[in-house]
Amino acid sequence: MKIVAADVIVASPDRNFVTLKITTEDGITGLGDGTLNGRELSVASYLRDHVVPLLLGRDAHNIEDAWQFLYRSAYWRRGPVTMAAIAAVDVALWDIKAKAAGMPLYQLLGGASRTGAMAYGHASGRDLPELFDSIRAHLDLGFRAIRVQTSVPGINAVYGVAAQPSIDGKRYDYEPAQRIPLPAEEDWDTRAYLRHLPGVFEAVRSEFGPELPLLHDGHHRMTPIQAAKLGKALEPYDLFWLEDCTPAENQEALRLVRHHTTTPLAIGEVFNTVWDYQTLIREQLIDYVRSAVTHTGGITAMRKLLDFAAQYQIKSGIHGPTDISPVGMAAALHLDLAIHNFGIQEYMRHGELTNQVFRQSFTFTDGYLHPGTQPGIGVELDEEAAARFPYQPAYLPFNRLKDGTVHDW
Ligand code: GCO
Ligand code: MG
Repeated sequence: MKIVAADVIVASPDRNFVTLKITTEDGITGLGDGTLNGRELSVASYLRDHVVPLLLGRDAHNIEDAWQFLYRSAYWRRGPVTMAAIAAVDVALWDIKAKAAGMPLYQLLGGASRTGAMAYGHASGRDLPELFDSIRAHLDLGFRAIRVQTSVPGINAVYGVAAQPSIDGKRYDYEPAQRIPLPAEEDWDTRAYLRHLPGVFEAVRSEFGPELPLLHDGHHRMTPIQAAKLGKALEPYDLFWLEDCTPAENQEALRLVRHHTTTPLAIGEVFNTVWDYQTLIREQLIDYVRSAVTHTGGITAMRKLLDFAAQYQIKSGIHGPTDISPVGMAAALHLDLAIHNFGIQEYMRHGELTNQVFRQSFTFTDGYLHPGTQPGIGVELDEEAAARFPYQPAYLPFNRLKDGTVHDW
């Protein structure tokens, strides 16, 4: 089944997305997501200039060979741009194979291991009343697990907290990338954050009870000892996970955190290969693998990573913000349904314009996501609609401390 065309479509409904569409001589098409927030054009160029010419004429069925060829023939290895480009090809080829087989992708991955993938939603608030309203809105939407992010007294703009929360929770509150020509500077103060957060979770637990699974994203802001301090302080509130508690390029840093706290840890949304996890998984320094299919080389690579994690009783917590396109989200859901060591699936609902461009067959019902039973991954791209939303420069913010030192955002 020869590849006869591969088109890179950059579109910006609600936010920027990079989509690869591969077409075979049989007329079967497959979609892959190559969206990398703030670096979309880099991935688009990597695909157009260096990958598409290599795809034409290849047998679309040979997915493993395509992956190994693209990973090894480039000579330069790993990195978010490269692995997002490889992911786009990989998911598009799995989409094609499943369509050719006339079955949803999860059937090719071993079939369903569960009836649905439990999702978590993002509640946030500038103060407790707003936060409680946001939690209630997400519970009303059916979410059975909630991520909690709040403002911190003395800090002007904090990750994950919308300036204007939509109390009804019916649209995504906080799109991290801002449509501006250069990244915006935000402030930060870790000690103020560490003083404030335990009280927020105490209030949330007393309002919503002990059962509701609660998650929190530290977003790389703490040193290992600060992360240990927070993990320990949050133990009475029984979090489902504390995410990105400290930058983990030095994987051994998590030994110190693990030594001090039993709060479950999730890491990896900024990682892009299994090598980033070697020590974390082998020494069981984390409990959840956070990578997105889109950023980690696709289904082929993500399956290997999650199977490696499964040997150490580590589960999936696949990254699912709005900067993972509906194509990347659908790919995640097929894996979520099939693997044994599923943990939870992040779900930030896309905006209305995005849903005009990407027609999706996945569903969110009573707190669970399901990829649907359409052949393939179950997403179709409306290219005419996509053309109505050209790329717009957009960037994630960055942090500086009060003394001006740049800090992790
Ligand atoms: C999450 C992530 C996001 C990132 C965003 C960057 O847990 O969903 O931390 O909010 O900030 O994906 O593009
Ligand atoms: Mg995160």
